[in-house]
Amino acid sequence: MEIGQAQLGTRRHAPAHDVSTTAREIPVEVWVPGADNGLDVVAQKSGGPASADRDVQVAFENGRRVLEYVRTEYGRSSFDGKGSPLKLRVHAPDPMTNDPRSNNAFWFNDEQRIWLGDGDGEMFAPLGGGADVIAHEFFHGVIDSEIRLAYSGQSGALHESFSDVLASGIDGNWQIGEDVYTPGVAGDALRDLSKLTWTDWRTFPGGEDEVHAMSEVPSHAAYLIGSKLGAKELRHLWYVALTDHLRSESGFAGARDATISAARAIYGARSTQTQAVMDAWAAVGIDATTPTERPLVPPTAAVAAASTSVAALVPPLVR
Ligand SMILES: [Ca+2]
Ligand SMILES: [Zn+2]
Repeated sequence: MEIGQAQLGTRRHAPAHDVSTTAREIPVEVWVPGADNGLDVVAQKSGGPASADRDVQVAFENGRRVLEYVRTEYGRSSFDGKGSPLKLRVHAPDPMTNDPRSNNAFWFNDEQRIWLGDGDGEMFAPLGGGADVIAHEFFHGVIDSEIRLAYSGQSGALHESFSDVLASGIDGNWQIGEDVYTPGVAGDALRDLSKLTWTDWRTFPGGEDEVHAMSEVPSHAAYLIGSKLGAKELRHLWYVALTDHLRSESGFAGARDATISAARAIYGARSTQTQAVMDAWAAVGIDATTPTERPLVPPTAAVAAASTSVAALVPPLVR
């Protein structure tokens, strides 16, 4: 069944369609590092001329596509729900080494910008070429503006997983990053929500570096639900879970609770859809007996990770 827009985001997004933000297009700005380590400059923006830089053009168009996808799919105005401009930083160097051939992309919450590396040409082509990559980073911004999940352990894995699931509809497949990952290899992807390679999530040490691997667990539960109920229904369910039920300290058990609550609210407690959500979580090892929270990382580490607000697309070699 189709879920009407009116059912989305009932708690925190009462004015789901703010006239001031739907009547005009939300601006996209593409920034690039200035010459000689100078200040960043805007290379292309909405209403202005196209840049001569192909990477800037491509990122700009993908940024527009993400905003339109988010508007039509979720009835949401930009990452903050308030129509703020989408700012992309193309040719972004590795933040630690300053290497311009960075195999990374991330939402930098302090700047409210998405950093997009050029890639080394082997592991990645320029990352702004992936609409689902920009969408993934965009949803980190959505999550930070909604509930600021801590970026470590299970909540960090949920940060990654919800970003992948909510972004996946932009190109209608379960792969993430397939357009820019290993340009010399056909058919592969950075992540694939249909694949679960980790069978025992309890063995994860839970540091920041593991959040992408750990995200397979909730992502695969989502994939199973999408396979049964339809991918669009799954994404809407996840969006309602994120905006109305998930909490900043939620782990996997909390995500199960949040998605079941969303299913009950949308479909009813005794619906086949709600049962499908419970079955999918059970299939990846999360059920009603799963401990609510597990202190996987020291609180100080979690606080430090949250304060940097850098949610990376790939595990950074150096953070
Ligand atoms: Ca994809
Ligand atoms: Zn990410």
